[in-house]
Amino acid sequence: MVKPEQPVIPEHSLDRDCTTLSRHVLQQFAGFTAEAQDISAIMNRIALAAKLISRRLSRAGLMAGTLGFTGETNVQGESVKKMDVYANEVFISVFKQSGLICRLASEEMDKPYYIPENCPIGRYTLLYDPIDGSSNVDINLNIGSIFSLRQLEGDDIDEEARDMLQSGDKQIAAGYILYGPSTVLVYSLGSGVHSFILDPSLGEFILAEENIKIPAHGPVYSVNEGNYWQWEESIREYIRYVHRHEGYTARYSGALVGDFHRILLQGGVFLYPGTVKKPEGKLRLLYESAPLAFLIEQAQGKASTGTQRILDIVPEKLHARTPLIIGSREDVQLVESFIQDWLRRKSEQPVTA
Ligand code: P6P
Repeated sequence: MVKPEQPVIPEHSLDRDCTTLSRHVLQQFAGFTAEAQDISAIMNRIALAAKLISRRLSRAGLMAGTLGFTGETNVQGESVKKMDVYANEVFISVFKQSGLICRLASEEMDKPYYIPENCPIGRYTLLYDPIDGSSNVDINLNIGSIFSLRQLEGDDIDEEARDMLQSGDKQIAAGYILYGPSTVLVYSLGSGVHSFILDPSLGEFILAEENIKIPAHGPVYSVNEGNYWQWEESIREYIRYVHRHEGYTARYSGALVGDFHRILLQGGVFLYPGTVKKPEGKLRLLYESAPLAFLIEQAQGKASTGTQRILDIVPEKLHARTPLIIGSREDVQLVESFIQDWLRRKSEQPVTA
């Protein structure tokens, strides 16, 4: 009897299992400079934060006091989830006594948070959304964390933190963690987009994919169509277009990181447009739109407000919001063409007395 071929399950090579996040970061620098060591150590601490949050999420339903709301409202005017508070504190804690990060700025904190012992040598600022999509926490759907690393310039304890109010092109690194069936960390230092998967048996993020490139076009459009009647007419025209044309499919999870990750891998476009009442949109520039725009451009995609490149925007305040159209180059350009066409037609209308 012929023995059926045994499926050969290739063991991960030892070298691959040793390609941890911190090693991958170092490989992107020309040498083992002080900066390389700093960035590698910072990424390693972010990975530790991700592991702590992932561990709590995996047992959240079994731990008293983990799910639900705190009863507080954050600077965004949003109800705060207990998981938001925990995750925010995790990012602070992993950088204490590290000599790495002088200042943190978060969606959950009105003002920047300083770690004085780090400031003399840790000339960096970490901006982050500790839990993005927290409405999904209590129903066990995917959520994420988003981070952006910038150089600290000027005085340390500058309440206004004016040096953070710079364009997204000034980011040193950006990335996100997706807490899904597996925990995935995606990041870029400006030399491509790379993904890592947490191997719980090792407690390490192991390299999964290097130099991810988004398809020039994809089938997915991701938007909350419940806001249809609040959008400008140009966006409604685009949505009617994808409704009428073959080859489009709607996917929207209510958590930006999960929707973004799908589009990064499969192609398409995510939209959170401004509305007539809130033309600036909902998503925050410095720790949501700008880090994702940094990634998408590294993956040869595009990110704009519909009329302006996200990475060109210089915010006037820490928690500034922007409309966001992000994803495959051709799909973002198609949305922009609807907006440009609508603006042209609007400008040609006779001004009514
Ligand atoms: P809406 C989550 O609160 C979030 O900031 C993003 O993660 C998500 O894409 C968006 O808001 C969802 O907002 O208005 O569609 O519920």
